Amino acid sequence: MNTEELKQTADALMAGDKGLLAMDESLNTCNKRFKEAGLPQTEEYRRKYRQLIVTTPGLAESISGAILFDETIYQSTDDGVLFIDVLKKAGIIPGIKVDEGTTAMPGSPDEKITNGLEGLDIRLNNYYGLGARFAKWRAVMTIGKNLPTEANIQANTEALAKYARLCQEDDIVPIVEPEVLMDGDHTIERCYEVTENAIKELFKQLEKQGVYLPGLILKPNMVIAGKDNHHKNSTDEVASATVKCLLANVPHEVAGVAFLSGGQTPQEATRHLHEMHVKFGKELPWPLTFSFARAIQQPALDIWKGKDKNVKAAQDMLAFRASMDSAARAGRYSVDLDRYPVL
Ligand code: 5MM
Repeated sequence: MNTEELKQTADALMAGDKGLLAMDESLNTCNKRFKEAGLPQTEEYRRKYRQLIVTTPGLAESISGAILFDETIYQSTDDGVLFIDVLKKAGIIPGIKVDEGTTAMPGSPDEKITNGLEGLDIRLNNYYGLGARFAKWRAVMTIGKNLPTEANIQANTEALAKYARLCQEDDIVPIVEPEVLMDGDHTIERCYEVTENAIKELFKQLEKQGVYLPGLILKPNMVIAGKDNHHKNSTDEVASATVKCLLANVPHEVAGVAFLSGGQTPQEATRHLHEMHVKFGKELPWPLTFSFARAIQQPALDIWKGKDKNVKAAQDMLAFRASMDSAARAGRYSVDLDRYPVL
């Protein structure tokens, strides 16, 4: 474990007013998004779409690192340049999703556990050789009647910690993503309670595994009510609950915190991040930024429609959304700024 290299990579990922772009949708998730957008669910369309993303002009002004999926890391542009090289040339650090998805938890089938620890050391070694310098593993926790169970939180956080340790052995910065899902009608208070439990347990497990915190990034959900809860909390309530939960449970040594968007609209996710900086900017002991997938990509995907003639407009939108998130991280976002020119 080269702690100096780990810290350097993690600091570079968290530098400036930038954030991370999650473009690591697995086959199922990417195909699901394509199906919703009426696009063919083929390897070639996934390649074309990821090409659109990595070749977006100006993306590196707002994005420090991009998380790829296994299929994507081997893919190239029409001109035969590997996506990973396109990113590196633009000054964006390539990362890789290394979990192998979720399955129902034995004994508690309404909950999920994440797979992928078997053979992970070999895969990490290979990804480092290909140029990946950070990785991501996502665990999902469901809020419901008597859920999540302690056993589920335990199993998920233990796997996250084992993964993080293996990454660091290979000088790869681990992003640990304990996602408390927005599915359901739970309150913001319930989300706070579950998120706090999950993060607390996660840092216990990370300590047990001897994980080097300055070479680690946390990717949490924001503390927010479930999608089906009719009461909409204010921007201030979400920002305050989220920062309170993180300040109470995330050690100061971690390299940074980068949020998932979790199904919030792009504007909501951006607004919440902005508010956290405006209200708590001076109190934050770690960089606080974004690692969004849908909140950056969805509007661009909607514009693309699988057509070459729409690539430029889609790229402009992608760069625009990323720039809004970067502005939020700097605490200089506003509704007025977030007016995309109608084409
Ligand atoms: C929660 O999902 C992560 C962040 O995305 P959002 O900002 O859209 O919430 C995302 O990185 C996710 O882990 C990847 O898309 C991979 O997901 P799957 O479901 O394919 O493992």
